[in-house]
Amino acid sequence: MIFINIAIAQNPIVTHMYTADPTARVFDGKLYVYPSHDVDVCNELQGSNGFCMPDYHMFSTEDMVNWKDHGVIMDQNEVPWGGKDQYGMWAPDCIYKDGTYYYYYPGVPADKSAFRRIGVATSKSPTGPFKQVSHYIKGIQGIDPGLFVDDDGKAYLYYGGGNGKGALKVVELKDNMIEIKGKAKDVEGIVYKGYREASFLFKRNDIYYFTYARIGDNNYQIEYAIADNPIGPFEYKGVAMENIGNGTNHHSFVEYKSQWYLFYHDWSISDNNRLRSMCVDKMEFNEDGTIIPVKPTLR
Ligand code: FUB
Repeated sequence: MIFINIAIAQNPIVTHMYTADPTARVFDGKLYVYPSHDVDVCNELQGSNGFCMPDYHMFSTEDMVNWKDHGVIMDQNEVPWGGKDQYGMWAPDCIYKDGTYYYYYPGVPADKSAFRRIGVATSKSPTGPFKQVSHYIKGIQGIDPGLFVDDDGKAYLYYGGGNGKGALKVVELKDNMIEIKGKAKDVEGIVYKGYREASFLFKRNDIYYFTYARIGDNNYQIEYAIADNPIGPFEYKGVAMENIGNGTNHHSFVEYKSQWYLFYHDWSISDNNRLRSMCVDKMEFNEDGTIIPVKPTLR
């Protein structure tokens, strides 16, 4: 167990290892971050697109200053349906429903049926241990799972095509959280030209914000679109975070102790956009609910 001390806006927030794609969640008054983990020890089997990602850590804080590393919560070789040692554990998410924490992650399937499939592991605690569901979610394939459970208890899974290809998708989940209900549909209303990755939906004051990463006019940025329901169609609203250069970005939004935050990653301490570090900045909304674009506080 490692404890890290930072002051808010001193990014990146973790420096003893590389972390990317941070999904922040609040469970029982504590803020948890579920990132992916970049390593630089790839061998000839190294992960796709130059990413080497063998396992997941998770982190928690109660004050946005002191961060606790809970250690490895899942290793690629634990995935029952996964190809072994492929360094393919890309961006994860974790969500709570009816007494269980569900951890969603993309992995490389041993059956070679897709670039990535999305797996699920469950726990009675946000810190694990997580027990693997024996199969990937049937009927879908892709990366970057983002979960949302609405006030009526309905759960939705958002995900992307992988490699920046294809559309972003949304599908409702059955109550068991490991099967889809009906067919996945394209997320409508966002700008797809230059879309790269990430799929994160949050709700504030009855507005549903769908957010994603795209290479736009001003390089790599986080954009968003809004709707009055979780499946859209959405209305494109523009930039939520200004560009951070051309690499990747993957983010999440969360309200903690009455302050909204944007989590994202950059690679300022490695100077290698395959060795990334998670960051966080405070954010605000305009009165009409639109997001005041965040200027990242990079080092
Ligand atoms: O971390 C691996 C991939 O890079 C993620 O799945 C994408 O969102 C991008 O950050």
